[in-house]
Amino acid sequence: MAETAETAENERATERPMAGEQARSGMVDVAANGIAASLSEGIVIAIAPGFFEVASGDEAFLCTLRGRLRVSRPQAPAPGSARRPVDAGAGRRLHRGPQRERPVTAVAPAENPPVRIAPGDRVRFLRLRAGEGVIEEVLPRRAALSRMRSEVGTEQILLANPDHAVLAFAVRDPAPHFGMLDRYLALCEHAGVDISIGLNKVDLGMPEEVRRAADLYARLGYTVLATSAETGAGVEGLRARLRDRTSLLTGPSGVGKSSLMNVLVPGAAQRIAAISEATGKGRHTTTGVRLLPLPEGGWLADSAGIRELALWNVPSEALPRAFRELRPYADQCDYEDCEHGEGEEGCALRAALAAGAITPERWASFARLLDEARAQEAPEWRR
Ligand SMILES: Nc1nc2c(ncn2[C@@H]2O[C@H](COP(=O)(O)OP(=O)(O)OP(=O)(O)O)[C@@H](O)[C@H]2O)c(=O)[nH]1
Ligand SMILES: [Mg+2]
Ligand SMILES: [Zn+2]
Repeated sequence: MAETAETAENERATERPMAGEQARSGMVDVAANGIAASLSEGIVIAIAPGFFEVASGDEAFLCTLRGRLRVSRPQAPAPGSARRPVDAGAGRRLHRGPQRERPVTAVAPAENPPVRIAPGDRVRFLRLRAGEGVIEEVLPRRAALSRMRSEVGTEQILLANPDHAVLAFAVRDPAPHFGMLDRYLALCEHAGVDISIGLNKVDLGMPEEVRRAADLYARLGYTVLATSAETGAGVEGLRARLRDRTSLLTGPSGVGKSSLMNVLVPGAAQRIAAISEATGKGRHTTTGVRLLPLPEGGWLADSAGIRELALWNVPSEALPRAFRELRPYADQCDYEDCEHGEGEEGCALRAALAAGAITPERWASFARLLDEARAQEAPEWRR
């Protein structure tokens, strides 16, 4: 009897570190469900209602989601929660000294966080029959590129775990909208994602105002690539930027994203059709984003043309840093709650504008995003 008790005690003692080990390694004890199997790791490449296409090695699996999913992903903070509330009665606060960028700290996961898997998420899944599986766990998400669905005010994650974004525009047909480019740039800068600016359809000739704008963005330190999906010009330069990374190819409709995708990924159109067929509800895919494997290594996600890009969860405070030429002046205003408005006393950003550090066009983009962010942050009754 005593021996049994001791053994049981030992088992409990060894159980705890074991459980800890499992939690750290992310392994799920599926033996508890009567299925003794280890899990495979993969990347979510396409999503349809109720189904997830997961790539693992050279294989693809059509997966459903385990009812009670384990999530080891830290939850992203709610929009605006990173922003300190401005106490209207407290008066203006002077900066006491140079401010450093605060590190982004992971927020502890909530008790039962809702799981919304996005393309690019890493998952662990249980293999069932050939080509089918069940997702058991979502791995921590490093970063995400999101927009706000302006119609409904909810987040659309364009790509999870992105390394790089190609912001695609056409030199003409349709003419580039650089205010829109500035939005994409701010989004990617805030997410800490490497950026390439693609100017497609160069076979149609480069209008002078587009060349001037391209020079401006190159001076800001961005890689600007002139490409043609039609002639293949500049495509190798783009390919070199994509190698071994997970990239989002995004931009307005009609600029040639799908055409570029077809040049970069042999058989892209057929692969996309195959994925749609596999998920069975191709026409009803919710995200429109699909990842395709690049022959030289890495993943490329083509997003459907976005007509309106509203930023998601980029607080107004973070916006000066999302504009490269304003970054040296961020947090330099005399007052901590400076609104960077016209005639604002001691505004370092306005001073930078007056000194020509930022062009009026880029400033206009900044001011517009600032207004939008503030409108989102305002309490309900003030909107
Ligand atoms: N002249 C020229 N035409 C191009 C080029 N790339 C694409 N096109 C044409 O532009 C049109 C739009 O191309 P898509 O590849 O469908 O554009 P997209 O960006 O995927 O558009 P959405 O899917 O609506 O977002 C098509 O008629 C293409 O043939 C190019 O490099 N040069
Ligand atoms: Mg397309
Ligand atoms: Zn200011």
